[in-house]
Amino acid sequence: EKAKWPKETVDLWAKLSKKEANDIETIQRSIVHHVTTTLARAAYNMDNFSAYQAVALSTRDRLISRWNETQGQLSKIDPKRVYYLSLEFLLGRSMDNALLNMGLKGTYDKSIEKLGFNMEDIIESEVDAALGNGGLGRLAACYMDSLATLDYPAWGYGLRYNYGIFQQRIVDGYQTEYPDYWLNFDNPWELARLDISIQIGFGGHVQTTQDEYGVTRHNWVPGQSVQAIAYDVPIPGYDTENCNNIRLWRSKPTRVFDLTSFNEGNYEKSVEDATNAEKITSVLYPNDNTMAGKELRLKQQYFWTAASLHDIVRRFKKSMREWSDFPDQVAIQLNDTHPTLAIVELQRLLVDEEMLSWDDAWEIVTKTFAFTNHTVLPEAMEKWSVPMFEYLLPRHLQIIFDINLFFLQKVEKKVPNDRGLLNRMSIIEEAQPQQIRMAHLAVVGSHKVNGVAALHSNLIKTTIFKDFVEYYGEEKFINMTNGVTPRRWLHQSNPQLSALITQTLGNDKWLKDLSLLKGLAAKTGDAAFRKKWMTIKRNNKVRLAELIKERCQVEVSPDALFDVQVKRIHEYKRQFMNILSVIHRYRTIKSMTAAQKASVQPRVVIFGGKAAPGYYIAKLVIKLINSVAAVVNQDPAVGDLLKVVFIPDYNVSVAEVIVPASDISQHISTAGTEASGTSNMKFVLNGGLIIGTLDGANVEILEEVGEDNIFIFGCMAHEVEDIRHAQRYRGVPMDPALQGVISAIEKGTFEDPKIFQPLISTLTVGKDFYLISSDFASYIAANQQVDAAYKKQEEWSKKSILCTAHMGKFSSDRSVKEYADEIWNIKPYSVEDEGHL
Ligand code: 7GP
Repeated sequence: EKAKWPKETVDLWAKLSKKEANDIETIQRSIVHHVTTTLARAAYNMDNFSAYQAVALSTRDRLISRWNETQGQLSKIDPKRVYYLSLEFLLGRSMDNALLNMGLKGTYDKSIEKLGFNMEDIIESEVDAALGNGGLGRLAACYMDSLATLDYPAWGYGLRYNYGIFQQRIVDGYQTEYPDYWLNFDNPWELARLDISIQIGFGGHVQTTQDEYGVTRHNWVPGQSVQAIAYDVPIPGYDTENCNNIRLWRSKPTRVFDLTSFNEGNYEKSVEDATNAEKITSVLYPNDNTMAGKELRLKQQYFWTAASLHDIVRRFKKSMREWSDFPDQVAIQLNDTHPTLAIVELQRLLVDEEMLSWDDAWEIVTKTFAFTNHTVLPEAMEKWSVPMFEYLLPRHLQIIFDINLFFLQKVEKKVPNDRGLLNRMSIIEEAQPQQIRMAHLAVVGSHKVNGVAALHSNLIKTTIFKDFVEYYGEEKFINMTNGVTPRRWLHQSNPQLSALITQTLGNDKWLKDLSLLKGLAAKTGDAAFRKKWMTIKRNNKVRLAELIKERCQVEVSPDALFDVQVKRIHEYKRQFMNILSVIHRYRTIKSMTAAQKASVQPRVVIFGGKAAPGYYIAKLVIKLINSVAAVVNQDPAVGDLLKVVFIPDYNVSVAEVIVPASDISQHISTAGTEASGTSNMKFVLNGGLIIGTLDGANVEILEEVGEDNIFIFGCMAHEVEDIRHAQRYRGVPMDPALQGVISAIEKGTFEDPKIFQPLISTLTVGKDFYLISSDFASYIAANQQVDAAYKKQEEWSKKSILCTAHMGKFSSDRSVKEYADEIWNIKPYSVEDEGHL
């Protein structure tokens, strides 16, 4: 249509769509404009929250301009894109990040100040976008930041839950859950695309017909349908005009379907069906590293993958290419098994709707998909019962059975007469009822499978995917060590340290090339620099002490050693072992003379993290921590030598305060259980040392920082099975220090001991699955080494600097480049700043 416009119209559009200037006055105008029009407020009735809204809307205008420019240019270039399918994007707050990434923070600071507001207060008014549980969801968010920063053409696809991860409050020491209705006050960080609506079917039946060539055709006739509506979340890169997109789907009832019900005269049923449709994207499942197996969750997975694929295929079709070009235009990364149905859905579209042959379709599918595994825990492995699956997705079930049949035929051909092997590798588990093993389906339907740290990637090759490695060969199974974005996890969360680094290195290039941090290593001999470094750490500790005061009503000294364990509460992560060692420390201090106490290193032990609402043992750990804290914190015999706090409602924005303030953090999972960990990287990046086991990415952090700058203890992954066996069958006696701690709990030192009995039972000889007992002595010893090292403050400051200096490898920029080169085969496209839309 634009071609038909007269020249004046075209010129007028060009003139009026020039990008806004970014000077103080223009920004102030845009803020005031949003106050007086969008928000319909007056200057005299403004509070911090409405100031936040106005500033957010002004920021959003700039974000959307970039988004539009980027997407417009990319549509023309039409390069190969990567689509990152993740059920979780744990973004946290957006405003500070957007302003920093767009390079507008300084100007906005000044603009706001002159309008009578304070940037920090405004930032605090934003609620977190908490559409994730933990590591997997936050990793997706870090990767989106890196993809945008490195100018890769990439889209995220996820769900727009009405309720994010629950809010945690502590009542009488116990976790209680509250709904996180984060959309209460409108969300300025999304763009509703009400024009983009896709019909998604469920249930119904499959019609089988013969076509004119005698080929059997399958046609799925769904029994119900719902609408998927797109909401786009712009993701600005740092120091680039490029702005990528996360498309989140929201479920809505379909008009067509409503009408049928109405026509049948069944008003109530139609309203009920409409409500059921809305339910699909209502809530994020609050399980981390465990599978709940609920029907609604399976509906979420299909709804999301089908809508995303439809969108991807529609975009591909616009280019009028051959289907065989699809894998040259599209790479799809599966963030764990949650989106595995996308494999089946693409096969269905190609065979049933586009009429490709099975084999041609399957070749396209397997070249398109790649799969990331994030855990080896058996309770996290997704399985869906065949009867439930058949009821919801009858055609998809047929396709899965066919994929499995053809796959097993090939296995049989390669390794004849091995029923055991076929049973182990089958996508279908022969149980009552039969189960679909989503991890097997993901491996079979992908061209690459990766773990998330070197140790983990090797482990999956010898455990859960052993048979598949033998069948496909080694090349299909690769490692992609996780990373974190230095923009959010240093520049934004630790502005003083970021400024010092930039000043020391002479420029801020390190923010896009984290390996440049190694330049800091030369500064360890500079006493003045060390002093600045440690002063910043102390300032961050003061900031955290204020948060602790406010949230826990406990005063802690910023001069004590800050010891932090923040992550989801899980038995394998062993918060239980940590609090047991705290009890040991408490008992040791209590037994000391005044003279002995004088040489104790004061410590503040800080916990935070949510437990899945149905995870009874994890919730008891929270209760124990709070019971111990209540006794220790008011014991005058201990005073400031030991404080224990549990910070409620741990989330991304709380992490941004905690991470820069830690001296030591705990990454103490039983060896072989934590796939990678990513907070370990964030802490070390901020000059915090870690105490940890040889697990996940700790192993690679050790390689980078060297053994003098990390405290490693405990058994190794390859020893775990033997230790378990010995405990079970040879009755290894319990560690005496641990025995003392347990007796103290059982004597009622911390509330009624009956409460904690189920927890203590997990340590019974032969049942201690996570090896707390066998690692306890070395854990206590490692903690003593931490105390001794911390007392030598000058030496400690050198270690702290070296930690940051050696973290270059753990930038998510490095991870994303590896994915782009080794899996996706995509190239960056830098969007030119054309200055208009
Ligand atoms: C986590 C892993 O537990 C953690 O070690 C890793 O750093 C993170 O993924 C990112 O790779 N896994 C999950 O969050 C999870 O729920 C099961 O995995 C699907």
